[in-house]
Amino acid sequence: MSTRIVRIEEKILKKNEVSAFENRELFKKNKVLAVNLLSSPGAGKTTLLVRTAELLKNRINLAVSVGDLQTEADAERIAGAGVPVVQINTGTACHLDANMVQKSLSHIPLESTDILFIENVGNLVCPASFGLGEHLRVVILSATEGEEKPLKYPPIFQTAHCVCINKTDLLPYIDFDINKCRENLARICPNAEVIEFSCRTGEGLERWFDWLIDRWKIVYGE
Ligand SMILES: Nc1nc2c(ncn2[C@@H]2O[C@H](COP(=O)(O)OP(=O)(O)O)[C@@H](O)[C@H]2O)c(=O)[nH]1
Ligand SMILES: [Mg+2]
Repeated sequence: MSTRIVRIEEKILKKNEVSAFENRELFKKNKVLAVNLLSSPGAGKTTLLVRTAELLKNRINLAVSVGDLQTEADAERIAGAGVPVVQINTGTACHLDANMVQKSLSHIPLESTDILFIENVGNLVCPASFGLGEHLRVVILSATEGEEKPLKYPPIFQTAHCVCINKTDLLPYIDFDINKCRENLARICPNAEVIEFSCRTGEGLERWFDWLIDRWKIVYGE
């Protein structure tokens, strides 16, 4: 019985890899840098995208595919910031897969997009196993979640190029030990960039913008 389960999982992941490869080719062709944005629910993915769209959209062309089980709520928030956005409703699925993303791409003006953000379904487990053809994985950890999360959910942090610690405005009011969190991240994902900010006050966001634009330049040049 257990052998069969493994085989089915392998098959699903193999199919995903094919779609992820096709997405990657499409991104390359259109010079799009694709960023898979991951976190638990409520860490601040949509808020970060709204902030990023408001502050960067005049410097670089952004677009967003956003995944949620139901509702268009996040897409509406992001559209309010004036960038192209498409909502993917996954129904009962706890993660986006490459095929769902591929279907959403026909609604995105890829030829005029520099950075495509893919807001994944809020979950620190399942999305880690499904590549979407992205160039970068960014994990947001909010201060209210606790500094031990990288130790409890290593796979998602181990595949991250960047870990953002959000909600730093709340640090004076909660027990979150940011130094311990930095130590835990250094143990679990020593090569990931760690950026701390508050989407509420905007403090620290400049480093995020600079890191993002530098990554685009590294992949596609000036
Ligand atoms: N205090 C504080 N709240 C934040 C910050 N960023 C996001 N939030 C709030 O956290 C909640 C969840 O944010 P949202 O962007 O919807 O998270 P998502 O589920 O990861 O997309 C909302 O009420 C936001 O206003 C922050 O930097 N500081
Ligand atoms: Mg959201």
